[in-house]
Parts: sequence; C-alpha cells; structure tokens
Amino acid sequence: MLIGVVGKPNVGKSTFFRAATLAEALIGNYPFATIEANHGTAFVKINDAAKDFERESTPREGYVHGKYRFVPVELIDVAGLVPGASEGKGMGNKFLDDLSSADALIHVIDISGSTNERGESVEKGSYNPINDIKFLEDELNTWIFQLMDRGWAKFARQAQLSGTPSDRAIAEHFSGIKINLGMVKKAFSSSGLSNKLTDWSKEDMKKFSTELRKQAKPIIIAANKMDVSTSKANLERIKTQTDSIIIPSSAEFELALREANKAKLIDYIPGENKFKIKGTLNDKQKEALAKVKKFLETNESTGVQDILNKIVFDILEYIAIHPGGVSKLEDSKGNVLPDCFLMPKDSTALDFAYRLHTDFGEKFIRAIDVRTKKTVGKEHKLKHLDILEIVADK
Ligand SMILES: Nc1nc2c(ncn2[C@@H]2O[C@H](COP(=O)(O)OP(=O)(O)OP(=O)(O)O)[C@@H](O)[C@H]2O)c(=O)[nH]1
Ligand SMILES: [Mg+2]
Repeated sequence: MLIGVVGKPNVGKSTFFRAATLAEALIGNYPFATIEANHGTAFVKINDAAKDFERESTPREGYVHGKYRFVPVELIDVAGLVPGASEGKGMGNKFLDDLSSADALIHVIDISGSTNERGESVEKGSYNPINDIKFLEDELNTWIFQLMDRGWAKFARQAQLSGTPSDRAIAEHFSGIKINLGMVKKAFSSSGLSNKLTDWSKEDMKKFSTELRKQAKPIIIAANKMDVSTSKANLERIKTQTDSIIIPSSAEFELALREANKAKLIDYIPGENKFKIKGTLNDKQKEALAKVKKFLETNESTGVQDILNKIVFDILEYIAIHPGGVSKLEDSKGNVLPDCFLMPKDSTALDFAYRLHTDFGEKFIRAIDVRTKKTVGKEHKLKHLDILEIVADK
C-alpha cells in the first residue's frame, strides 16, 4: 500500500509526511523545498484484536499504543505541483513519475489561503484554495490522458486485431501506473463508452481517463494549516463548493505532538484530541503545547491520523486481517498476533491463504475463524479485524 502526499508547493506536504512518519524531510517556508521524493512508513490505526482475548499484540511491524494497533503503510512526499505540470512545468514530470505506484493520494491544500497558486507566501486569507482542488485533479487527469493518447491509434487497432477484450488491453497498457482490470471495468461503466476503442474520439479518451484516474488515484483533501485564524471560515465556504472529501488538519501541530511523544514529554495517541504531560517541559515547550491543547479543544483532532485511516479503510475500503491459531494467538517465539495484512474488501479465505504463502493457497484445505471457532471454506468472505487460521495440506 503506497499513499502519495501531493499538492502545490509550500502547503505543508513535508510537514504532514514528517508528522505521519517521523522520518526526516526538509520543511521550508518557500516553494520547492522538496525536490527528491521522501519515502517513509506511516501507520493506520485499528483496534488491537488481541485485546478481545485479554492479551496485547506484539506486532512484527508497527506498534501497539493503548488499545490500538498501528499498522504500517508506505507514504511518499513529492515535489510541489504547479499548473502545467503534465506538460513538464515545474517539477511536473518527475512528480508524476513518482506517483505511478501510488494507490491513493492525500492532496494537501493550504486552507488558510496564505499561499498563492505557485506556493509563494501571500497575506493570509487572500488566496482562495478552492482553485487548487480543481487544478490538481485536472493535472492528474491530463497526465493519464496523455499516457493514453501516446500511440493510441496503433494500440486500439492492435487490441482489436488480436481480439483482446478492450478492458484487459487497457489494464495491461496501464499496469505500470498501478491500474488493474477492476479499475478499468469501473471506468468503462461510469463513462458509458463503447468497447470499440478505434471509435473513440479525443473527448471520449478524456472522459475515460478522468474516470480511470478517479479509480486508480482516488484523492482525499487535507485542509491543512487549520490552526491559522482564516482557516475555519475558508473551510466552511469551500465545503459548499465541492463534493470532494475534505478533512481539516494541522500537520504542524501533529508533528509537535508526535515529536513530544517520542521525546517522552507527553503521552499522545495519534488521532486523539488530548494528550498527557509526563516529562519536564521548558517554557518554549509549554507554550507550544498550550497552543496545541487549545486547538484540540475546538477540533476533533489534528486530522493527520483520520486522513490516513479514511483513505485506507473508507476510500480504498481495505480491511485488516490477522493470521492466528484457534488454540493459540502466538507464534513459536511467543509473539501475539505478530502479523496484520491489509486486504481489499471482499477478499476470501483463499485470497488470504495466497497472501500468506503461495503454498497455503495451492494446498488450502479449510480455514478457521479464530473468533467464532467456525470452519470456513475457500470462498468465505473476510471482514475487518478477522483472525484466520489456514489449514493446508503438508
Ligand atoms: N500554521 C501552519 N503551518 C504549517 C502547517 N503545516 C506546514 N506549515 C508550514 O508551511 C510551510 C511549508 O511547509 P512544508 O512542509 O515544507 O511544505 P511542502 O508542501 O512540503 O512544500 P514544498 O516541498 O516546497 O512543495 C512551512 O513553513 C511549515 O512550517 C500547519 O499545519 N499549520
Ligand atoms: Mg516538501
């Protein structure tokens, strides 16, 4: 699972990335602070399933904090995007190449309206960030369209001659940017276009690439810099002007909280609207945390964790599944539910067996739902937080 953090320059992408990963990334109050993409590990938050058995998980990857388990997902923070990127303007082409393997995107916008379309600082509230939402979608749609347009006539002819179904031909053509058959099928049905690719006009191709982009690179909007005074009014206004999914955030405050938690100055569970002071703070730290506390009193959270969770569980509709045994939850080393796999919804017991190991898939006999102790077959559909034992032939 790879999530891209995107947006115009200077909106807080690297701050968001650092808050989510605690990996190093340069933050600067000027456009194009980031040139080379930063890769890191962020975490989605789920209930710790072992708690239902009066135990606590010991994850091989990720960690447990309180009653929650934090499951790793990859995050990539890319260079800022400026208008015309799909024609190579700014860091355009590089930015888009970096996103090829992303499953979904977090579009960070500066909801305070203090950066113009090129990412330069302007007086707060003076720029309307609604423009940014549309511009990013347009750039991504154009990017897909251009990839499609390149050599299209020949491609369409060949697909027809070889008798390959159109959706399969397109899925193969785009597999390099993580587009699969399911996404192409959905794009066909939502665009209502005919299967005869050689008949498609440029307009048809544009329509199709827009639908395909929605499937392949779904976007959630992080309305960032919510801690600035002009943000609240902007957010209310913008919500009425778009049907995009918008979650308010303060990446800066989340970063402060996570760093203070790491330094053991506070106890903070990502996504909560409170934290406990447990270390000795200097005056500067006290002042900074007091500001964050005040923010959390009127906001549900800093938004960063909500955004990650929403993308993975609501937009991509993934579910988290643990391998485990009916007789015991531990592996041979005593680790409790050490593994957790994020799987697409509607995954079956057999899909899960294959995910664990090809051998398990090929030699699948049955599976056992560890919570209910019931035996289930290959086609059994899994649900979020299931624990499954796979019984396979030796
Ligand atoms: N007030 C406030 N400022 C923020 C927030 N997030 C980021 N900033 C500030 O915004 C400026 C830009 O932050 P970056 O994280 O470098 O932005 P970026 O989008 O990665 O910028 P580029 O790499 O240049 O595209 C810095 O001065 C940050 O401190 C936030 O939640 N609130
Ligand atoms: Mg950056």
